[in-house]
Amino acid sequence: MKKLMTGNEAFAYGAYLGGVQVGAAYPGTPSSEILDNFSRYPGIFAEWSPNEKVSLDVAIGAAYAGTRAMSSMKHVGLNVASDSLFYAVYTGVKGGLVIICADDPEMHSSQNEQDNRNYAKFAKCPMLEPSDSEEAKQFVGMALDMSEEFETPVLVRSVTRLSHSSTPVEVSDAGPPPPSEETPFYERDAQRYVMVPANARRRHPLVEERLEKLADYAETIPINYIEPGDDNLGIISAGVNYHYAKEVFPNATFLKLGMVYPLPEKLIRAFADRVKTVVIVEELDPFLEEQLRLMGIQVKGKDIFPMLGEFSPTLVRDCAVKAGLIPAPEAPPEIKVDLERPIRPPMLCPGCGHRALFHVLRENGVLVTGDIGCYTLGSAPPLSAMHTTGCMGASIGVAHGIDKAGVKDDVVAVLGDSTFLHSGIHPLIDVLYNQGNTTTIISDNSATAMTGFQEHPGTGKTVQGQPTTVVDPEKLVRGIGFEKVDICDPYEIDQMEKILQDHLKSGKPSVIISRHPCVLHAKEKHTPPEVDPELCINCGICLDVGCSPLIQEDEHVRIDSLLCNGCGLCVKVCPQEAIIEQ
Ligand SMILES: Cc1ncc(C[n+]2csc(CCOP(=O)(O)OP(=O)(O)O)c2C)c(N)n1
Repeated sequence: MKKLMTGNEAFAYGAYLGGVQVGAAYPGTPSSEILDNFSRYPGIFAEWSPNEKVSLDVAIGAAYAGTRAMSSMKHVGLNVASDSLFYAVYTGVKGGLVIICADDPEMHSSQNEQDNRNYAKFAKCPMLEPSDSEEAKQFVGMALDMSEEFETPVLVRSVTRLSHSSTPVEVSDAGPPPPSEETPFYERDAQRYVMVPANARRRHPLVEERLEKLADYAETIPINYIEPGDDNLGIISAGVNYHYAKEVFPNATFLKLGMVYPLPEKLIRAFADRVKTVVIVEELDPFLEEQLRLMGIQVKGKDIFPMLGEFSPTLVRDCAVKAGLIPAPEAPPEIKVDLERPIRPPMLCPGCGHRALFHVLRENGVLVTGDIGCYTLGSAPPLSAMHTTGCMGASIGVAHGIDKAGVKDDVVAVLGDSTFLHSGIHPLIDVLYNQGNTTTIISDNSATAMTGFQEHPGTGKTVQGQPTTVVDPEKLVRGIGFEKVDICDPYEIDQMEKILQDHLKSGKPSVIISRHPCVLHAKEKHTPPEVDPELCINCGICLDVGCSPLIQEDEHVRIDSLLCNGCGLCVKVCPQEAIIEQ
């Protein structure tokens, strides 16, 4: 029976069928639904870890004990987890370990466009790349087998288009193989698992030998194959790009690579000998192209296709026409559609606590080093109250650095509660230890809102919705040694402003927990206020909080009661008292 599944659903299904017993992840678009879906299968353990490195260490521990394990993350998550990836390649694993990382060409929701195939080469770890949901399911199973056969972690790469598109998957009632009767057993073997230099030196040659064996294996694995066609044109492709290329070059001979590292050199040479021209269709970096060039094979690739952004059949076709690989298609009849769509930039939701906080920060003219989450929208006009954002957890260190550089502005670091638990604790320790006086604001909405309300250690629930210990940020920062800690609802604007000024003037390192539940999560809605047209002078001050229900009309401001959540921020900022609570 076939069922439509997204790539992420299929990854989870493949992990379940493949006998994964321990799955760990930190959310991040486009990967989050892998663990969400996996957690719903029976008889497995799944966890949201505080960050990707922890998730990979958990999976490595399980795999050391001979249990099949999975860790999943978005592409930048692998930067966080990379230290663990590198040691795990050296120690190797006993139970199958699959690491699914999802890249985001086009940066639909990411801060950069890195091509994680480079991690396979960098860490000397095999990588598979499925092109649709059926392959997503199958490749996870193959990765687990390969992991056990070669005693190595195996990377499986996804991209947004695969993770979030639905294609048919063969499903059956058969579940995973029954779990082994034996109790998982960690074999004490310090030479293998303790990576002190003397042991690591002994492991490195094994890693190189393993890579050579994997390259031989790549010659035989059925997911690397030639599809015969017109040998005048030979296309090499992998992942979703393969489908775009098939659409554009239906008659060409293809080399479809399911394993993108290490490469099957003999198969590639045989392919190159057979076809007249080799063209590589690959998004982002010339990863395959560079390796083929090193083999001395003449190829076309990035001279035809761009290094930036996401591919599509249209893009591949346009580039191929420009390069003279295919004739220009007959121009389709021009369809005139007057589609003047209004631009709708992302903005904070009506009633969002982050908005009230950024209003206060802007009014107080502070320099804000920011972080990644919904609150990054505090950087957008009209709030324009966040001045740096790099990666998760960067806000505090950057604020501390600006402070130590001698900048005289008041500097405040702002990060969300999930981000704080992900990577905000160490930089806070740094501020204390190195006698900084940075004020850090944890904008706590009790949710990982940006990526879809995944639970985290501060929410009191596990991925499966079970109640668990709540990690309290206040106790945590006091435990580190912060003495100046305050908690305030940002909608109490006057109080928040007083606390902020008190912290800034104190000259001490400090933490403010700005706490207001996420409006979408808490599903809170109050009666919208109304504008008194007699009192409104259309000064536009309320519009400066950047709340979408507030609309400026000719005479006065109007509130769209369908959009308004009744939070009352506009009531508080109106100098004319023209916005009346109902
Ligand atoms: C290393 C890394 N992992 C995951 C993500 C995806 N991501 C971006 S922000 C975020 C957490 C947002 O939660 P929080 O800090 O609580 O802010 P909120 O969105 O709730 O305002 C996540 C998981 C990322 N950008 N980088």
